[in-house]
Amino acid sequence: FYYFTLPEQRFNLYPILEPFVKTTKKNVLFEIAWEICNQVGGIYTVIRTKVPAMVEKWEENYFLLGPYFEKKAASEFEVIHDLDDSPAGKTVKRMREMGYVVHYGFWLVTGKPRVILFDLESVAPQLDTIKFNLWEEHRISTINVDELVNQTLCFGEMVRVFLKEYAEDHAKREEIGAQFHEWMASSGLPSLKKDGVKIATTFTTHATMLGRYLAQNVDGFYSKLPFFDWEQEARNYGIVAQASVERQAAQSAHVLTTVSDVTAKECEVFLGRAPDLVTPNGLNVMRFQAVHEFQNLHLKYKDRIHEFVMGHFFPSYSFDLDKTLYFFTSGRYEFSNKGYDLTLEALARLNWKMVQANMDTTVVMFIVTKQPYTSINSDVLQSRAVLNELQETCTAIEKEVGEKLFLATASGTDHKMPDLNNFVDEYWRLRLRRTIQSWKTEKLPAFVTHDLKNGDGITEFCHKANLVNNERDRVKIVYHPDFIASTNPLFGLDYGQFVRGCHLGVFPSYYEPWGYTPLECVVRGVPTVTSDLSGFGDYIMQIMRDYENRGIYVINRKSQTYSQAADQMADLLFKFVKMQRRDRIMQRNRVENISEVFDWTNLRSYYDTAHDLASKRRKP
Ligand code: G6P
Ligand code: 1S3
Repeated sequence: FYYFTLPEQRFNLYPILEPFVKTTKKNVLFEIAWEICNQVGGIYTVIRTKVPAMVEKWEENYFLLGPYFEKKAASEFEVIHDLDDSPAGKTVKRMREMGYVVHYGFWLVTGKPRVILFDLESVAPQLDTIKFNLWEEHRISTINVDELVNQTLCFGEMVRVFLKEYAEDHAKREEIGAQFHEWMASSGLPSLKKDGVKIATTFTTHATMLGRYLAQNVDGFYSKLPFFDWEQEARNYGIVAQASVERQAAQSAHVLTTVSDVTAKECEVFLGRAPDLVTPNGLNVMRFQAVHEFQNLHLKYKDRIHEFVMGHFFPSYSFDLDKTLYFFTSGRYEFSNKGYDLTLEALARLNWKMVQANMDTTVVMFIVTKQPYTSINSDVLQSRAVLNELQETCTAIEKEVGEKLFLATASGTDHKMPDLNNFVDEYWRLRLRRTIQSWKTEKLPAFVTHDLKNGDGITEFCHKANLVNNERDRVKIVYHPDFIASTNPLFGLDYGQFVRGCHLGVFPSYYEPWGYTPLECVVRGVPTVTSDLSGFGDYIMQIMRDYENRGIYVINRKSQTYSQAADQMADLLFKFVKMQRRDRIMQRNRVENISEVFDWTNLRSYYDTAHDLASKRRKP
C-alpha cells in the first residue's frame, strides 16, 4: 500500500482504503516485569540475559516496562530527556499529561533496550479505587495486604493504563504484543481482556505462589498436588490477593507459559489452566575462542579460593591444597526447597566414606546464601588479616634475600654457598616470628563465617552431625550467610569468578521451577548436581542422554525416598572425589560444550512461538 501513494497522501487515504487493503502491520512487543531495572531474584536474570536476543529480533520495536525505584535506577537506567517521536514516546507524554510520573530511557545492560519505568507513588492516592475495581470487576480481594502487594497493584495499574492508551492510538497500524512475567506485573491483565484492548497477551509464570508455600510446608507435596483446593490453601497461608491475581492473569492471557514441565503441573491445579507452552530459561552465553581460556580461569580463581582456605583453616591445621576440591551451593535461604537439607545429609555420608577409605583428599563445601547476621566473625577476619601480613612479610624477606644473595655470589671469591640466614635482617626476623605466633590457634576453624542473628537449619545440622571442621574430617564446611560480591573481604571475588574457581556446584532442589544456579555452572565449565524435581534437571533429562558423563548429575528425588536420594548423592560425590585431575579437566571441557544449547539465540524461539500464538488467538 505504501508503495503506491505519495507520502502526503498516505494518512489521508488510509482510513478510507483500510478495509480493502491487506497491509503488513508493524510488530511491537512490550515485555513487563517487576524485576526490570530492579533485581530481586531469578526473573531479573531471565529478562536481562534475554535482551540481546530480543533486540536482535525486534530491533527498535521492543520495550520493557518496569517499576521505578530511584536507587536502583541510578545505576541501571539512563533517561532519554527529549521524548522521541516514537509511538511509545508519545504514550509516555500522554500519561504524563494525565498526571502519572513515567520515566523513559535506556536500560544499561547488553543490548541497551528502551525501557519505561513507572513511579508507583504517582498512582498511590488512587490505590483504594484500584482495589475497588479489582473487586467489582474481577472479584479479586486485596484488602489487608502488605506494602509490597500494594506496590505491585500500583504497578499493574500503570501498566494497564499505558497499554490501553498505546493500543488506542496504534492498534490499527501495529500488531501489539505484551509479554507479562509473574503476578507482580499482571494485576491489570484481567481488565485489558475485559475491555477488549487490542493487544496479544502472554503470561509467563516462573513459579506459583501456592506451589512455593505448599512445597515448603507439606510433606509429600508432589503426590498431594492434584488434590489441593487453591482457594482454601490461599486463605490458609494468607495469600489470597497474590494467588487470585496470578490465577486471573493466567486465565485472561491469550497464551499461558511457564518455565518447565514441573511447574506446568502446578499451573493446572493452582491457576486452573494448563500452559500452552513451556518456555525454558537460557543465558547470554559468551564462549572463549580457545578452550584453555576457561580452564586457565579455573586455575586463577581457584588460587584465590586457596588463599581464603589457607587463612581460614591453616591456623588450626593444614592439608594439601593440591588435593583439595571446592564444592558449593548457593541461592535464597529456602532450606528444603533449595535442597540444603539433602546436600548436608549427603556430605555427612560422603565424609564418612572418605574417612573410612583413608583418603587424603579434602573437600571444602561453601554454602552461600543470605541470612540475617550482625557482622563477619572477628576470628575469621583476624586470620584473614594475619595471612595477608604473613604473605607481605614473606615477600619482603624473599626480596631482601634475593638481592643480598645475588650481591654475595657475584662478589664472592671463595666459591662457597653463602648462609641465607645471614641475609635476613633483625627487623624482618622479629616481624615474621610475631606473625607466626599470632597465626596459630587451638580453636577449630569456624564453620560459619559470620555472626548469625539466629541459628538455622544449616547450623543445627552441622552441630547435630558434628560436621564442624574437625581435623580428621575430610569434608569441611564454610557457611557464608551472605551473597558473594567482589567487595567482600574474605574472597575478593565476584560470584562468577567464585563459581569458576570451584570444582562442583551442588543444587539438588526439592522445589525449583527452573533453577539458574546449575546452568550458571555449565556455562563456566563447572560440573554440577541438580535434581529431577528442578526444571533444569527435568529439561536436561529430556534433551540429553549422556548428561552424567558430561558433568551434570541429576538426583532422583521424584521416585526415591529422602534417604535413598541422600545415598545416591553421597555415592556420586564419592565417585567425583576419586577422579583424577586429568579426568576433571576433560569433564570440564565436556560440560562447557553444552553451553550453546542454553543460549537465548536458540531458546528465544519458544517465546517467539508463544507470541505468534497469542497474536493468532487475538484475531483468529
Ligand atoms: C585447569 C588448568 C590446569 C590445572 C587444572 C587444575 O585445567 O588449565 O593447568 O592443572 O585446571 O584442575 P583441578 O580440577 O585440579 O582444579
Ligand atoms: C523463580 O525464581 P525462584 O528462585 O524464586 O524464577 C526463576 C527464573 O525463571 C527460576 O529459575 C527459579 O527456579 C524460580 O524460583
